[in-house]
Amino acid sequence: MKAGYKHNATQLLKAWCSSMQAIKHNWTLEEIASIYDLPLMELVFQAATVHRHYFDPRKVQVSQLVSIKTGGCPEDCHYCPQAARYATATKRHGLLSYDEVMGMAEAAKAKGASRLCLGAAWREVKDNAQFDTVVEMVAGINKIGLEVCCTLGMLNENQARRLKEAGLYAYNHNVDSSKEFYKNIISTRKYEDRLATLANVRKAELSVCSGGIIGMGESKEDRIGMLLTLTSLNPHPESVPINTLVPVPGTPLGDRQTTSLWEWLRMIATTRIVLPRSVVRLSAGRLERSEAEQALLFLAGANSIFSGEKLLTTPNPDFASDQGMFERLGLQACQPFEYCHVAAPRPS
Ligand code: SAM
Ligand code: DTB
Ligand code: SF4
Repeated sequence: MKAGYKHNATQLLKAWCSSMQAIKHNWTLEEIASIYDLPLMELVFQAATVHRHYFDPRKVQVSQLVSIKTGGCPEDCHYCPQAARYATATKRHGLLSYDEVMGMAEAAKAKGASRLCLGAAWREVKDNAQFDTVVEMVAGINKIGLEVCCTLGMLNENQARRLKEAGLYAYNHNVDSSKEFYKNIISTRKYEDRLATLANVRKAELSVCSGGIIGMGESKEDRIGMLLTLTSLNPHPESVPINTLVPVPGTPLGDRQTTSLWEWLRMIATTRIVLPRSVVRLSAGRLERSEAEQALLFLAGANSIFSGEKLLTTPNPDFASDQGMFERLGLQACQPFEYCHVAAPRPS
């Protein structure tokens, strides 16, 4: 840690928290680094304080993922078991039917999810019959009273508007890492393409879900750089998933070590402070964490999870174990469309 960081970060936070005009889009790398580098317990305390200013800290938003089209993707994302070019054990399947997905939506609702997130191993959305079916799925899921999110790859403004009109709540498209590190992980599309898709989602007045992955070999500066990109978006993404890499055999990152709890905790707490009104999601990587470890992550400001025995293709804690954890920690799952913020009015 550089001398002076602790002092600067504490002063910065004090001034900022006392004014609580805290939605900043002009963070600098140095400012975010001064927060990231705080002594860990001080960082967690500051993040918990910010969390309580913006959110009811007992509430956690629970989503379930459904992989509606698995594997065979033409992209080269080094982390992804669904890229066709890597020999992984992932079983490919084409687009699920409307009825199959509606059955999964009903089951997720019965188990207590407030949001269903439909993922497709596509590079981009194409205007074809498959997209028409996805639009119907969105309308059907919205009708049964669940929030619907899609993560279908790149899309244009018109496609985003079609999803919005069908009742889509949010669109997930991650920046994944810093602009500088991104090219080490993906060569088949550019960082700017990601940002263009996020702009199209925003233009369609959809809620934006965008975050990234840690544990891919990136530096501390890259993690901070990713947060700089996310904070520069105006408005900030409503939802920010912070995944830890799930190393899948056969992918170029398949033999990387599991990310340490302390790194995830530091990243979650920093995210909470610099994106104070955003829902911060503990995404991939929860299966390896004990309840005590997850309690620390919630304390540091995480307030959303994916629940259910599978993420898209890899294992994840099931609803029953998460429900038990919530009871033991005194947490409550948000209802669909429930607004869990406090103190600040809902932005128009
Ligand atoms: N094909 C679409 C796309 O790339 O936008 C949607 C699905 S893609 C699997 C969604 C996100 O999942 C990726 O951007 C990445 O952040 C995350 N992800 C994929 N594989 C992962 C892994 N092995 N570990 C952690 N996160 C992963
Ligand atoms: C996100 O940030 N993480 C989720 C969701 N958004 C789409 C996906 C995690 C995928 C982990 C690897 C897998 O299960 O295939
Ligand atoms: Fe394809 Fe998405 Fe996987 Fe990249 S992350 S290989 S685009 S499914």
